[in-house]
Amino acid sequence: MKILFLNGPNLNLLGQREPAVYGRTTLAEIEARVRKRAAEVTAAIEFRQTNLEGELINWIQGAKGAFDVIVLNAAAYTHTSVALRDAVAAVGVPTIEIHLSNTHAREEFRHKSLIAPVCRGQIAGFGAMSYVLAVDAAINLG
Ligand code: CA2
Repeated sequence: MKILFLNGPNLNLLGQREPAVYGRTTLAEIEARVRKRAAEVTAAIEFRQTNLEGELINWIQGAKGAFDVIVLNAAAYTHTSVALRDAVAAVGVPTIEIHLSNTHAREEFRHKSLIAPVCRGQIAGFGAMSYVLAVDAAINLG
């Protein structure tokens, strides 16, 4: 089982800014927790972050044949990007949408995900644990 974790814009700032919303855990620390859980369940992990929408799309397209599952925190692009939604729909690799925060408990513009309808499911609101839970969700996808 090979799982591709993709992280969108500004998630590289985790742990450095807005700790009240996103906590003090850095993306590198989250990656370490994901790798620990993946080792326990013998899954292989690739973990990437970019601030560029087109790079996310290229990575999604490149996942075909290379990864079994995509775990996607598209960050703000979740709420805006038809291009990202089209890429997820087109690639045909099962995709799990994740968020650190409970987007439904925040501003109204975060309530709508353009990506959710083309994903297998969504995990949101558990902080770094959203990522760890996604490993278990991925290995149990049929
Ligand atoms: O809760 C999540 O995981 C989000 O995807 C995070 C995005 C936000 O736009 C989504 O609505 C929900 C924001 C990521 C930016 O992260 C920052 C971290 C530290 C400082 C500033 C931004």
